Amino acid sequence: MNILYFETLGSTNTYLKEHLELPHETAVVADIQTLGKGRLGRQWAQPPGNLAASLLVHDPKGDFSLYPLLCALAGADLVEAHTGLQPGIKWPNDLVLNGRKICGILCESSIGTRVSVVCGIGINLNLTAEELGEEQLPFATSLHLETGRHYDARALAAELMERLAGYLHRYAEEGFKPFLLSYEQKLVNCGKEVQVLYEGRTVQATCLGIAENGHLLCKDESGTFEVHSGEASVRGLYGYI
Ligand code: BT5
Repeated sequence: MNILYFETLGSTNTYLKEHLELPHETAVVADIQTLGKGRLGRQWAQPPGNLAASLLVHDPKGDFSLYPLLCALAGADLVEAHTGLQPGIKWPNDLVLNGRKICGILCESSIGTRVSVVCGIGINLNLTAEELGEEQLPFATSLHLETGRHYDARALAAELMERLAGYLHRYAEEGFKPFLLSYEQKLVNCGKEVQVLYEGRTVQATCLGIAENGHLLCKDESGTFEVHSGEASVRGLYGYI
């Protein structure tokens, strides 16, 4: 794997989207992002000492709408390997520790002469309580805050990119099935009341789990249904009452 390191970038995702000529499985890591992106035009705060990394995938095999789920698993497994803590996954792709967000994921595709996907992952490593306050992120935490330790962002980013590439290879060969159990065990939505976007409407439902195709299985008074994109707000998490 080819990894490019930068001290400062606008966004590791944007860099790769502007350099789609780079080879398959090029990773980009930035110590600081000045224009870190969240989903749906939201922002991602990336002060120094945190992890921001993106992986470029050309000609993805299988349904790449499941890539965010694989990024979430790679992130959760990395955190567990280094801290012993087990982050939960808020479907489809937030990682949470003690009910606070520790990691965000943004996968973007580009469809031109060929299909390319940029998988971006941000993990709060060394963020302090003061920095969280300054960034106005009351629902966030960092590995430093949870463990009191300091983390080497570049080393962890490289390991994360290797881990993600490995998961994507396995997914290309075997589909999502080998990941299903591990994903569902981490799913904080399970059994909870959630608010989801379904057929253009926001509905309240109970989350039953995850289907083999990565969709969220939900149930309301009209029966069970699958949600395949969007977000699931979990009651009691991040201030959803
Ligand atoms: C995300 O969006 O969580 C996706 C974040 C992806 C960041 C990575 S870093 C590497 C790559 N390069 C990029 O430019 N992006 C990717 P979303 O689910 O829309 O959540 C965004 C919301 O999370 C914001 O509106 C804030 O409320 C919150 N947020 C922002 N920065 C945060 C942080 N550092 N920690 C926790 N929450 C944060």
